[in-house]
Amino acid sequence: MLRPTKLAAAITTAAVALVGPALVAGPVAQAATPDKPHGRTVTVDMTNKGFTLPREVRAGFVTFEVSTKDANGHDLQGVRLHKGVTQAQLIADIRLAVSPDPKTAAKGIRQVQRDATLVGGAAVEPSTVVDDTIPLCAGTYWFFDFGQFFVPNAPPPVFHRLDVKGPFRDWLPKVDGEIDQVDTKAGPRFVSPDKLMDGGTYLVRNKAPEIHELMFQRVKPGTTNRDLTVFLTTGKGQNPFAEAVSRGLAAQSPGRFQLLSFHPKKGSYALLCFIPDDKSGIPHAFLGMHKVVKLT
Ligand SMILES: [Cu+2]
Repeated sequence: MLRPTKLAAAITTAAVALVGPALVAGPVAQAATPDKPHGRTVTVDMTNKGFTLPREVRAGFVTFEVSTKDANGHDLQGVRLHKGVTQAQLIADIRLAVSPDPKTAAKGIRQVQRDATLVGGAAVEPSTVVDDTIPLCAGTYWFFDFGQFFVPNAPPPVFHRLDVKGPFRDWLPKVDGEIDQVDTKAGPRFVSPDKLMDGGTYLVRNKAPEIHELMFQRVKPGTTNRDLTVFLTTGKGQNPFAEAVSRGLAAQSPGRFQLLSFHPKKGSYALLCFIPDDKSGIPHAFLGMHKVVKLT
């Protein structure tokens, strides 16, 4: 199964003709084996055929160790449906949110925010396992491969149920730094250290009133934030990206947080968010939600 990169999809949404994503319909994604029980660490191997999850975990900081062997990557996304909302409704919302038409995308992302709480997850490609630790209180959660939405004419992804049980008795793990998703007068932004430690644990907080994600895509050495702004908003200048794939943390609703730990290749990366703006429908990266950091 091929899927366009999020960047390619977002560029289409932004109506900036930088790349022509090759769209190929994929096979039906199905879970290969039944889901099995587990503790508070969950290993998830994402494949083109799907993935498995335990049926339940104890409440607290649940670590998802997510990996894939598929070059095009996968996006594990966790949600909690709001009262009375069906899976079909959320799927319809997301289909609007990933529309290349900005007005439709804006409507879709507003409906997603209304209908579900996005608790995050991990975007993966083969170069590194992504450890994503999510605070989960008791309740019913659903996890699916968000990448499936970018495959034209593909059926909706399989939703895996995860029941979280018991009281939340846990301590925030030690962290090496913080990455915040914030709103400013100029638009949505990342606030983070300029240097991040490879293998460090980072607290990623959504302090903004909109849904955000956190992708890491390697950029060519010497690339500045200004270079990214020019390329993303005008399509002019050299392509600053040194790779076509990205990895990081999936979308989280306002007020949520996750902990990220991973081991990608060291070097310069752009932090990126391609969630559409809830008013204009333009993906946040094109509104300035990008930041160059060094992973050392
Ligand atoms: Cu965003």
